[in-house]
Amino acid sequence: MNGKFYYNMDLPLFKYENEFMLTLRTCGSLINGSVEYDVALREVIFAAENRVLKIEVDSKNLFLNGEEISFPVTPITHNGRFCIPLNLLAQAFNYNVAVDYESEIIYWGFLYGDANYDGVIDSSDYVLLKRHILELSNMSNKIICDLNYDGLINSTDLAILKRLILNIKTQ
Ligand SMILES: [Ca+2]
Ligand SMILES: [Ca+2]
Repeated sequence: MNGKFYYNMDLPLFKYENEFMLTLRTCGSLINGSVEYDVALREVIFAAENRVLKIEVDSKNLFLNGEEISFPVTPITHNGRFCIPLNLLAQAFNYNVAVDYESEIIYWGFLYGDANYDGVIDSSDYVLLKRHILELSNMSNKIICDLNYDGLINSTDLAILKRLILNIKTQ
């Protein structure tokens, strides 16, 4: 899986009920697929990688490949644009996503532990993370090295990364 780094502060990207919301155009570029709005049926249809997410605009019912799904935050209309939660898109299309709130960077489609963001987890990631923890250098994309999802980057994450690398090598 190739990671994709996503960042654009000029976007109509905003927070609603603790969810980052995306415009439809942004959604299309993230999933690398198509977004269609069926005016007559009042439906938005996202399609990529054999997955189809359908949103009924008026009822906000959600369907993934024809099966109804639920998500805690419903899509909304904001400044005349239909917007959907970032995490709904990630969940529906099976991408890892993390948001660095301080720098307003969205990390999309990455591998957890891939510190140098090259799509592979190996010893160079370990070295980078270790140097970061020892405060010898500072990683810009440290959020993707939070391997136990506790909001901290420390030796626990380094230990998990080490196990990941060893497991990958013995496969
Ligand atoms: Ca890497
Ligand atoms: Ca952690």
